[in-house]
Amino acid sequence: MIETQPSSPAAARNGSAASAEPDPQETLEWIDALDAVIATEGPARARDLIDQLTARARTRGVDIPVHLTTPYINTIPADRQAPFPGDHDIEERLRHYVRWNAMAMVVRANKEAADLGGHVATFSSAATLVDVGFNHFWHAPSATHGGDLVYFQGHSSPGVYARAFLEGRISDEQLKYFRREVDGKGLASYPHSWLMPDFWQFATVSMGLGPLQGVYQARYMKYLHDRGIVDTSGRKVWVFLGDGECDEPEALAGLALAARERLDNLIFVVNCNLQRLDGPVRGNGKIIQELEGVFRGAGWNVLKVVWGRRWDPLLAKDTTGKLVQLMGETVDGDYQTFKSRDGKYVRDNFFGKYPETARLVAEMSDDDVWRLNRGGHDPYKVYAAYKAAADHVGQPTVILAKTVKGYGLGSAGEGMNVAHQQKKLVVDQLRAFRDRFAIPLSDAQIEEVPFIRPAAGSPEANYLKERIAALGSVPQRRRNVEKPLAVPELAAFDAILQDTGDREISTTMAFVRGLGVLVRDKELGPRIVPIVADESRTFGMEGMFRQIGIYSGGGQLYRPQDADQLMWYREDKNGQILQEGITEAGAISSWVAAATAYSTHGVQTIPFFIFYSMFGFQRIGDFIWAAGDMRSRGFLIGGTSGRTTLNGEGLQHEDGHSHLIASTIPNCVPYDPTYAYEVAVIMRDGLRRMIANQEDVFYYITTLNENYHHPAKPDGIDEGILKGMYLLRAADESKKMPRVQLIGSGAILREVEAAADLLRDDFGVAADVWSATSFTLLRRDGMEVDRFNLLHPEAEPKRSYVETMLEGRPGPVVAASDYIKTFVDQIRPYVGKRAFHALGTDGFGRSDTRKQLRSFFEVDRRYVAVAALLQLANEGLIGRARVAEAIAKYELDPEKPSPVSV
Ligand SMILES: Cc1ncc(C[n+]2csc(CCOP(=O)(O)OP(=O)(O)O)c2C)c(N)n1
Ligand SMILES: [Mg+2]
Repeated sequence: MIETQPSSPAAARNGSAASAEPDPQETLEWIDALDAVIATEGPARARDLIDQLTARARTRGVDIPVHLTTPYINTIPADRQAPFPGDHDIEERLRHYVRWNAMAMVVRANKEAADLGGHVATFSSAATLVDVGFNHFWHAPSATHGGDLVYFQGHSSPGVYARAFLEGRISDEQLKYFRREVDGKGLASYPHSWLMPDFWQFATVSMGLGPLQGVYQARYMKYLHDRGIVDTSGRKVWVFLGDGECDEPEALAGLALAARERLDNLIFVVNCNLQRLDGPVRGNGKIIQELEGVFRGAGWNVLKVVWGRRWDPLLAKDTTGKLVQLMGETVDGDYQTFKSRDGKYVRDNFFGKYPETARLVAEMSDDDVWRLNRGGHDPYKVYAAYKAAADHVGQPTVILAKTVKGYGLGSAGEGMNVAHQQKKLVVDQLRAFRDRFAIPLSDAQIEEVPFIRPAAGSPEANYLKERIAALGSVPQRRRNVEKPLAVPELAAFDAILQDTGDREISTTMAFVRGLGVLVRDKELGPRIVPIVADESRTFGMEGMFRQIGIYSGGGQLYRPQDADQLMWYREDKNGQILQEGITEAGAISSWVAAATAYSTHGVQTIPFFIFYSMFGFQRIGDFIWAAGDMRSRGFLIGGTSGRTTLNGEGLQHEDGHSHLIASTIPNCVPYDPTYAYEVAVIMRDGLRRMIANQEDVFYYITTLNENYHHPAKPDGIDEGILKGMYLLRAADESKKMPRVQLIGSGAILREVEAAADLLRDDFGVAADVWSATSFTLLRRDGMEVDRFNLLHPEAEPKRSYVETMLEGRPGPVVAASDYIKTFVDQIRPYVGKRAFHALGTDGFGRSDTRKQLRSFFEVDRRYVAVAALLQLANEGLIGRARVAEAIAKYELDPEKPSPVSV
């Protein structure tokens, strides 16, 4: 049984708050005995005895609960704190400047009618937590340090800008244009590398993504180190997250991995201001205690920073334990309310609960009671915790820091439920803020809400300089590789460029062979990072287990079951594959770490994450969106794709829309190839763009599990493959026949080719057949052309790539794919005045044979042929009776229910 700590010592002793002490005398004797052991033989012996008693009790059937929580006080007692090495007063003044500027930039962005949004209350609570990191812990990359990595709470961005402003890295002008991103002058609302590539490394504002990415980043740093790619020793990953954010499943999803992998390079700082957007995080409970249990249970080192130093004398005087008891039994809803009131309220409603605690503050004024600070606002306590975390070996550390949301905002939101949304302060509130933080501004100046810096040469300015000299600044600076790696020529992929002869293979197999080529490449090979979420065997990659090994920080401590086989399951400290287990979210986090290593570590690594395409963009689309923001460079491989091509798995597995989600990400380059040589050309060009040219794009390639014959790569089609469309088979023009244009992608292209044969043999219709490797790229091209033509009405109109391809090849268009019709519809506007018929797999998937499914979704060769005939009939080129004839001949059931309705 696992329980969190009962709130009172009495309850702790009894195991329940409700039951009364049955025999106080007996209890006392046991406690006295324990005290005596501690006094005479020391705490170690006491622990040993208790351990033995507990084990004994359990073997005798006593259900002893496991406590994962400790009393509601700081983990590090005052007498064991590392001393604060900074100049407290100067740091405090600098912090006040930062606070003011962070507030001012939001207030100014929302003055007049702009209403641009922004948050004041979050950074107000996080200021000290961030400041101590900047002043004492976070190294910028330099000759002597590889640089620490910091994931900030996204909506605390004003504070990070404000610090950069003091350091001189951001101008007045930029602060003035907070959230004015369009003309490139201003500062991004949140951390977005896409918008501010020289400032932000990690996109964190979609809650939960930062913490999970941080975990996998820390693990990736161990991987880079163990594989000898980068020396990452001494570098830390710091992840800031909100207490409300911890409700996002992703936020806590990586805890077990972090502990299992002993990621002592990872530090989480949870800003426990007890509030989220609407109200309290755990009004009826205590978020710090809850998180303590969760993190400790997962195997983390937990450091609670609950109380500031002004509580130390009170805790020292708390000989009865009543204060700690009261701290433990007070719920967060009340703690929040206290901070929205005043000292008298706290005295009456907190300390006043017991005579013992009331007496502790009897000599203090209400102001002094009010000044009793929370741990997260006390640089001494924060420093001590950070130092302990940074020095901790063998485990990741979480710091649970108690803070006040809207700290210093007073009537403008301090501790109030509405604090999160506050972005407009009136003059009185600005004045109160100024007074509270001793900001050197007069009443007259204040109305302008100016940005302020310490004067050059002042002690504050000098101190800041000194800190920057010690640690460098800008831990979030992105780097770039100096010398790009060499990319192999297309010929290197010869194995998948040739005719497969009698062998039938899938594009997944072709991809795996291509990957094999890369892994063996002298220069690129060691930088290839294959990533799987427990699906290697699904994609035929198990041969790589032995060949390049599965990364394991701890090596392989067991004899694998298949050790005597050729493709045994080899785990190795130098292993190359990241086998993440069943977590697409974890795997994509590793992928992002690898895909941005050029920026965070100054080395290029090339990740290939292969997954069930249905469990990619749909399931972890938000991560992939953030990956685009962060300018990731790598390959996502959507295996077993196509609603009718992955046939046996059924509704939840069969993907008919991942390409549409992929199409929404501007720097995602998506392809739906059919033939092995197309895969080769696309892979090689992806490497050229991302590695050789260092373009900030990433590739999504869907691969299939259907085996068929692949021809050799024809000449002269490479550009077409890459642009999204090329002529696969020209129509027979020797005889005068009605003509159609048939376009297909993925496995359905083969149905389209077969349809061309049916049309010719059964109906005397000639067809040009096009392989559309990317309907999405064709659409993007078309949209750019439309846009140019819109804005340049007097220029020679440009033509889309689709239009230029179809030129001279007459006839209506039928386009078909294994995705919903919207996918092929993307090119509808670009076929000129021709008729266009879209075929696709709209509706829920289901399990059956491919033949049955393609008939059910109406994308097989017969439907392609009938659609072509219909369009010819519409144009008056053949009679309608011919279409009806085809329907009868091919046994299509006109009354069959629509696939979207069944
Ligand atoms: C996935 C996601 N959902 C919702 C939001 C909107 N949002 C921004 S801040 C916030 C509240 C955050 O509370 P907490 O994590 O406790 O941070 P605090 O501001 O209190 O430090 C919400 C709901 C978001 N950014 N991301
Ligand atoms: Mg919060």
